[in-house]
Amino acid sequence: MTDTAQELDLPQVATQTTPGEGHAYLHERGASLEPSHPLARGPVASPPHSVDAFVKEFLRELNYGQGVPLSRSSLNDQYLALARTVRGYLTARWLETARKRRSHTERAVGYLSAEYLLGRQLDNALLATDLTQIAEDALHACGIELDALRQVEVEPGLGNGGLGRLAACFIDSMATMGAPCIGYGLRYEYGIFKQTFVDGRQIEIPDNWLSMGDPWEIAHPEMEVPVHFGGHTERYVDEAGRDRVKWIHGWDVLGIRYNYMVPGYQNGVVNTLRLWRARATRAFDLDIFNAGDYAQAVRSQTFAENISKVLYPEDSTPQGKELRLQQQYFFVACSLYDFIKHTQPTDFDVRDLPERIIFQLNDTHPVIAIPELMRLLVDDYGLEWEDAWGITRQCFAYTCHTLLPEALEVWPVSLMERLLPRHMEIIYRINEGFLDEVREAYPGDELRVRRMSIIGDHPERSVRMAHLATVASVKVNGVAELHSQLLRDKVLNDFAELWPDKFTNVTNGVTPRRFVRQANPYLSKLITDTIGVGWVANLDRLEELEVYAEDEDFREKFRAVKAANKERITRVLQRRDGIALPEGHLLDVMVKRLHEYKRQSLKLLHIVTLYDGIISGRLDPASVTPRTVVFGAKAAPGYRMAKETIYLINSAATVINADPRVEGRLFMAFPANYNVTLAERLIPAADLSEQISLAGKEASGTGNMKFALNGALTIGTDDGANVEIRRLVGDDNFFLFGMDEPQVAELQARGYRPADYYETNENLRSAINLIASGHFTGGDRDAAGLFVGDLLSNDAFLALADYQSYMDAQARVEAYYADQEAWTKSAILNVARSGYFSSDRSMRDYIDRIWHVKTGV
Ligand code: 26W
Repeated sequence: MTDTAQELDLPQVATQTTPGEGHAYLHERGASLEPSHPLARGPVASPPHSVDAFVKEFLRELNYGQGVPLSRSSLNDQYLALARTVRGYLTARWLETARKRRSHTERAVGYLSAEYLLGRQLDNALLATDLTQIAEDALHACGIELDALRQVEVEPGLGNGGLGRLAACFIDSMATMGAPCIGYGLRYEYGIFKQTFVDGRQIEIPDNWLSMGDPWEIAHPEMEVPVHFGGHTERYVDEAGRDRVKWIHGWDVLGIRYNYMVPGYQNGVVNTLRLWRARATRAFDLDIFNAGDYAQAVRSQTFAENISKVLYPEDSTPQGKELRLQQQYFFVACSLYDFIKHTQPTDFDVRDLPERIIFQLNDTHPVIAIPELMRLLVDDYGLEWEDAWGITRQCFAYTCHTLLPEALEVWPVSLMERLLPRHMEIIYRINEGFLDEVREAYPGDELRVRRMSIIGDHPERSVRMAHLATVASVKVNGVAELHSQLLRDKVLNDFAELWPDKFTNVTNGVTPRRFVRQANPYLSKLITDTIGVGWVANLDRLEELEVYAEDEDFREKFRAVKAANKERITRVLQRRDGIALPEGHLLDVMVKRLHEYKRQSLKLLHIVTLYDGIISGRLDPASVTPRTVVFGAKAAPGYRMAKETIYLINSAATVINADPRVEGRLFMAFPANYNVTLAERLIPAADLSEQISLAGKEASGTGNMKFALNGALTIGTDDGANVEIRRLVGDDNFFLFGMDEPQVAELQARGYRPADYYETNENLRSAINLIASGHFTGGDRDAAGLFVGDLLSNDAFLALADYQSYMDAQARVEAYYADQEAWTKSAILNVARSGYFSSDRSMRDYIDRIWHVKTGV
């Protein structure tokens, strides 16, 4: 049959019926998509939650959206149609949320973040709309398995790690609490690179995540925001006789708006995430085109569009790259403009800005928003400097996510002057006023003035973005108690002395929707069967599980959940990586970015020590607890030591897994390309969570929280949020080891000599010698040279100093694991006592102590 109408699945236009039952596919939606429609003004009439209605919508999307009949559709067609169907169910709520927000003048949060590590969207949207079962049944009626479509989705990896994933958890929580929030960021065309291994070494592949189309985004190419760069400034006197400054731009780009819906958990609220894509202006290419150079016009188009091309894969050492500063300015300029011009009424008075918005700065990446707001207020809106500064100082709050000195962003003054000349002038003027304040508070203390200055002199004149953020913000927060204390006492000590009330802590959290309810359906069912369903949006209720730690029957069910999750990850790793996990092992998991401070090296030394003990006959394999260690980690492409560590872990895995002397009691797995999707499968299966950073270096960690909430026990140092996890779950249910932060500081002050530990610790020496001998690297001693050489001569993160303590803690793990009843009790108590680590609680803290916005809207 050639008539296309005959190919459609909708009965009113086609004679062909769909597989499954005979549904009446009527063409009506429960809610108008037009916000002016009367339906949209009252309570939203949701589309009927029925399998029939869902089938109808799905087939409509497939037929008219994808332009294919079911019988000819690919999995990708089906996934896209499903995603659009679910999105359709969110749209009326989204428009309604926006309408309500427009109708009042309550203050909102503008979350400014260069990264959002969202993970897959489909399951989350199904859960939020409570459509999972309906979708499953509807697809089934069409002869499709929901699970098969789930696997088609490519996760948007628009972040590096903790900071980006935190932003995604926060916007989820704000929607669930009904907090007015708009997330602003960048729509990178390429997200975090895809990792593969070739001969054990990391290879980076571009993440072309948009290649199959993204059904979750809504583009608005017609709503262009102009962004300017370069040029110079000119002084002039305006009609009122006032001295003003004009920025004569060098070149422009346009910001194109992409909206994403952020659904609250079954509460009818849908917030917005707005990401920006760069596009060339027409004038930009016309000039060149008129000059007769078509090829150059195309090149310059590419130049402009490069701004949102790729996420920088560095997660701790900022590369002072010009394009990165362009990205930062581009997205905050778009966001401020958008907020003022597009979300506020046309008669809006910018003096009211502090009543309408608080911009949260997710680390220093968006800090250029501060001089940008000053520029808008002074140059564009004509406010006096002091008035503008008074407004600006109420509109920002700053979260710091690091303690590594090298991770604190600075931008060379020379670069700023070239790219953003007006902003550089504004920063100088902010600094002048600020340093006057410092001098007034500390007369004669020029050393302090120099330390606190927003402009630093070494090694070149640069803008210290953390200082600028601190000066302009209402509040400055760290992300765990210890981190906030170290910020106050060390990194930003001078500022904390000047403004003690400015500093606060908000301990990080994770969304229980994604990381428990979705990721761990078996545990979720057990919890819901035991204490009811309310815990998903009120995680404190997990404490009701505490008594069940003593209940033998519950413990057995809890173990069955863990076992089922282990079976599931076994299937996933088999399919995804061709890895065959052994059965019945303790599952020991270390997943996070590869960085020396996180000490994957220490984990490797532990495994190599066990292996070395076995092959040298010092350790009876039968006495070793059967253990599988799973690593997941990406290294920044330019970070040599991190890449060497990956290579060594892979090399050790190959040798150890194949050595019959181990008698199958040790197994190592390093699935490539650890991402949110893999985390959701791996974390629920883990018995042991590795959180072994050098004390004082990990700001918080959020993986640590996800593991505890899923019933893994932590082996960890007194660092980041581990401190709070241990305090809450109790010492008996946490394996603490290593130096604490003051001990680290003391050892470093005394002078740390890693060789001392090597010389005095026989097992350590033997393990390092085995690595150095080339045993794992095919006899190639050089291949391990960088790693071993650095450990023995430098070891900046004191792995050797904590080695013995770590080995002892691992021995305690083995002994405890042998008593499955005791272990299960501890695991249950970890779940029951970790409700505090919900990002809903983090949001509550931000709202009460920093933002002061209303919820429930
Ligand atoms: C390239 C410059 C740069 C510097 C620092 C990029 C990104 C960063 C981030 C601050 C790194 C980061 O992701 N920090 C992590 O933030 C998490 C959320 O607060 C914490 O849980 C982690 O401890 C912290 O390392």
